[in-house]
Amino acid sequence: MSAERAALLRRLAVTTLQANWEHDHTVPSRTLYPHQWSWDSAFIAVGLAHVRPDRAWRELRTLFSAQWADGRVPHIVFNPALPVGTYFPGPVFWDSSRAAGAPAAATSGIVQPPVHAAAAWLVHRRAPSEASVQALRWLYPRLVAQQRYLTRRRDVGGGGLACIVHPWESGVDNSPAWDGPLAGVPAEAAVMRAYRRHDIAHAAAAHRPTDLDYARYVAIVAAYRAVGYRDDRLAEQPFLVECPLVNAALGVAEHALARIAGVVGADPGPHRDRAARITEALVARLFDPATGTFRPRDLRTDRLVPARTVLGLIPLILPDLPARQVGAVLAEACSPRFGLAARMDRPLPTHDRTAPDFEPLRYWRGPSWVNIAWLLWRGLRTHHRPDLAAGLRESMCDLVARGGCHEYFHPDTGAGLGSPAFSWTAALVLDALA
Ligand code: 2M8
Repeated sequence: MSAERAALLRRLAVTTLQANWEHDHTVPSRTLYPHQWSWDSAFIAVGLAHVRPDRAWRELRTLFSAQWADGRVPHIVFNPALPVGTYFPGPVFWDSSRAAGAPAAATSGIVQPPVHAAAAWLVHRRAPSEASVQALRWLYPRLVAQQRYLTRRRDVGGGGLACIVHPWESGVDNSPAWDGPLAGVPAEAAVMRAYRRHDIAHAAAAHRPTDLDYARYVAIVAAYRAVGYRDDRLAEQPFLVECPLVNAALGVAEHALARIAGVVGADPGPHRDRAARITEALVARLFDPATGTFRPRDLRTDRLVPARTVLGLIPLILPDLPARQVGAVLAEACSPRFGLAARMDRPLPTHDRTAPDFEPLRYWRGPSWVNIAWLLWRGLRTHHRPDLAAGLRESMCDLVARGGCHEYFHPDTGAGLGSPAFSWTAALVLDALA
């Protein structure tokens, strides 16, 4: 990309982040997602570190100020200034204030991939200062509590991995990976007539999850809410899955915490040990030697889900992933399913292009997302594949330079889809350009 094009792109990204800043956090999008989202904030902080490190720390601080007593970091922190009805499901539906250990702020009761420790480390590394050390000191015990929550309360499978109790916890809401585990959740599309979906007022229904998906999302929240979001009887929840993305992020977080511990005067040793155990567990429980792929484990059937989605490539972000699995992930990524190459002819899709249920327009069932490309880009650099990393970076930046800071992109044409001014797209492209 020419220097001039890169400068234009940088300016667009900075303007997008500025426009989405809201007092003490950044909204993912003014229209579709007007509150604070957990993993969005981590990605956003990585981008803000390049232009406004003070805001990067503020972003993380605001999110972790809404952490629950048990250590969970909620996937949404609601902005109390917004009228009821600006997002569904909103604070009334989640009803978090009645749950034990909930914070003063209204939040959801579920989590998202724990990419925050890695983000905090990147922010500090990008802009080290007395303020960043202070910020790390404040965050460190909270990040440790987040890890403790996931590794202790969420290890329903007993194999050393965290499970998710809702597709929203994976961040890739309607991925085909969840079709199997969701099929057993009792719900009818008619349930959604009782609610008004906010998302399809702002985006084409054909690009979003279906009404049946939403009915199931709502049913799962209702089941978890009914037990006050307590985790002592998780096995009774209708959706229980070990996700490769969530668990790879969990392992990377321990690596980042080991580095952060070095800065704040804590012992890095236990973090390194935990990181090694998570990677081992991920390989033991989610890698299928027969197909050479990582796939989510449905704890209700104790089987790996059949769909080969982009989730299977994300374990590459683990620096200690064994060579055999690195090779297998690269083979899958470079296959016609995902088309990774040193010169990519099309953007990275979120689902296997050759699968019959590949949908180029529908949200996480095919379209290309910048956060996923960015994670894989980092993994490729970690595992010394500068050729493939350069190809992916070029494709990612080109997509945004041509289409704008869209939420997601058509995986064939590169056309922008979803929100046109999406924060993590802006933030991560800033990081990729640096
Ligand atoms: C999407 O998820 C929310 C629910 O949490 C939604 O569809 O309303 C996902 O893309 C998720 O990964 C993201 O964090 C969120 C906000 O950008 O939107």
